[in-house]
Amino acid sequence: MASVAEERIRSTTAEDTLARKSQDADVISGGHLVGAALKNEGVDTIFTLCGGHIIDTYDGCIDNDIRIIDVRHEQVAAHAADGYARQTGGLGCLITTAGPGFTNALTGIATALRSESPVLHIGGQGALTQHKMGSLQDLPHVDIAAPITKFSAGVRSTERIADMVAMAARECFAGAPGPSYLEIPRDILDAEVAVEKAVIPQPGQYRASTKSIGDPADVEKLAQLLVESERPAILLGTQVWMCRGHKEAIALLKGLNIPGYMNGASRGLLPPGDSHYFHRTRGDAFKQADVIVIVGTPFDFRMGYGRRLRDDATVVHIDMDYKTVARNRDVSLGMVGDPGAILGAVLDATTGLTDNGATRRADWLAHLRGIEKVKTERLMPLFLSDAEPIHPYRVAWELNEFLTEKTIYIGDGGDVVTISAQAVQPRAPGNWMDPGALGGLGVGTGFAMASGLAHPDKEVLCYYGDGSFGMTAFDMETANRFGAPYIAVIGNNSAMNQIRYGQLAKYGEVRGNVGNLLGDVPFSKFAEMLGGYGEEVRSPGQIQPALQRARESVASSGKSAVINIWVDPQEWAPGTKRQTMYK
Ligand SMILES: Cc1ncc(C[n+]2csc(CCOP(=O)(O)OP(=O)(O)O)c2C)c(N)n1
Ligand SMILES: [Mg+2]
Repeated sequence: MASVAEERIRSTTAEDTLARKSQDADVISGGHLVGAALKNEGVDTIFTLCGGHIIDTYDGCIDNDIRIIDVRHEQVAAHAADGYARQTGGLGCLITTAGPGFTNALTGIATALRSESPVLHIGGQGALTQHKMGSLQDLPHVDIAAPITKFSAGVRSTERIADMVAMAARECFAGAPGPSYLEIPRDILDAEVAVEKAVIPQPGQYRASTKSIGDPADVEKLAQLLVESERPAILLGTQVWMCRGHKEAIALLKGLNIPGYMNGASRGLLPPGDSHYFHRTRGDAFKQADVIVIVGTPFDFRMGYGRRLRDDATVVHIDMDYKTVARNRDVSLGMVGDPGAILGAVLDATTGLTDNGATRRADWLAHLRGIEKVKTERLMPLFLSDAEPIHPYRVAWELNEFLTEKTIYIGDGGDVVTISAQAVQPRAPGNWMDPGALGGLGVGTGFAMASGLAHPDKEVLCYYGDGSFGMTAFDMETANRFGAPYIAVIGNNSAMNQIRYGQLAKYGEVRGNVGNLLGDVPFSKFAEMLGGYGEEVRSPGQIQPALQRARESVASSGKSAVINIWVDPQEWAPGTKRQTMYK
């Protein structure tokens, strides 16, 4: 019997459409040029929401064995394409229709920009023959996308479609990765052209390696700095994971005996408990180290714009993008290239030395390890709090206990997620996903479905705030429909609580509680509505058993589960209380 998906494919090749489609092998359609070019880019999945302007791309994807994941809101398509790029290390792709389909996706594109994720957004447009005539859903997409993409352009002829897809995709990987936008007008996409006239760049023949080590003299310089250093520290940022440079990074930490700190997508490169994994002493290391190497993360607000590093430390900044190096803070040495390639070359430059300083640094690592212990002990009473309503720190602790090496952890929320970062320590590379520097709520559902689709063998857990869950939750149905169910945990305080804190502090009770309170929603019913398991949790002892029941149910039913945990709305993360994100 034909599956629902097969029936759907059949219905799209109904006779009238077939009659219009040329059967001539010397002729190719715009939609097939899109499909062929995406396939050449290694794209095996697109995220989309249909519209009359883009249907020909589906025909091309079907014939190129590209999976079509159709979502319920284009924002989710963009977050999912971003998530798929992060999880696969390749290009993420979404296809949206003109006008509102495009504008709905913009938050996801902006997220990919600030997170440096390679995402190709292909969008529809009215026919070129109706240019500026007021066609349905017409907007100046290319102009709107320009400031938040690395490349934004329109295709003007069918013959150039594949060429421009390849061009836009290549731009996603130029320097630090990021998003590109490509608009294809309806008549350009709908047309068929002679295959011999179509420009189709051939795989393997239109790309250069991105594995540059920059100036070899600087590699030597950094090797020498590290070998001579008494108290070095290395921060491995998002780019290290995005360029899959983790093996080289870890080898350097181990080879030279240097404490490693991880942030963004690089959280999880080393598991907790590893001798070179450090978590709670980043600030101490930055204040005490003699050499600090910042790899693949900008000096933005998350780094206090570089001000949190000791003034007289030797600071080295490595980035894939020339303009990011030393922006906001002077450095002793700047290096541009592929983080993995650079760190690998630095380690190579130290091999053969009789003394690379590793043993000398044992005391430094022991010193930091001691502070880590004290800091963890200080947090334990909060992590193990028996308070009711449940303390959000307790939820974070239980989530961390629940993680396995195969669990991808996604954070999508305000304060509850900020708190979780103190307890949750992913066990393997790629197991941490957050919205990145744009800080957008609503990323979770797209990230979760993308993670499940990219890694069917892994478990996916998304921890949401109740405000965030409400933004994109309906696409949990999409995740279920395409066999990528996940565990949704909600830290429910019936508020946009992170914002509420600052407002209460500034305006007091009356005006502080305006514009940030939400209703009490029993979200477990949402999972049940979609055929999955749901549970409401009000006491701390029930968190772990509920999580286990969710795990079992997702594995056996193939449907997402929701554990709705009611947390104390009067508790906040220290960072929220200090309002560090605005400083
Ligand atoms: C799309 C978007 N809108 C608004 C904000 C501003 N904002 C930051 S945290 C927050 C509250 C989030 O509430 P919730 O998800 O319930 O988490 P909580 O802070 O309550 O734990 C808001 C509205 C944002 N970051 N992103
Ligand atoms: Mg909330």
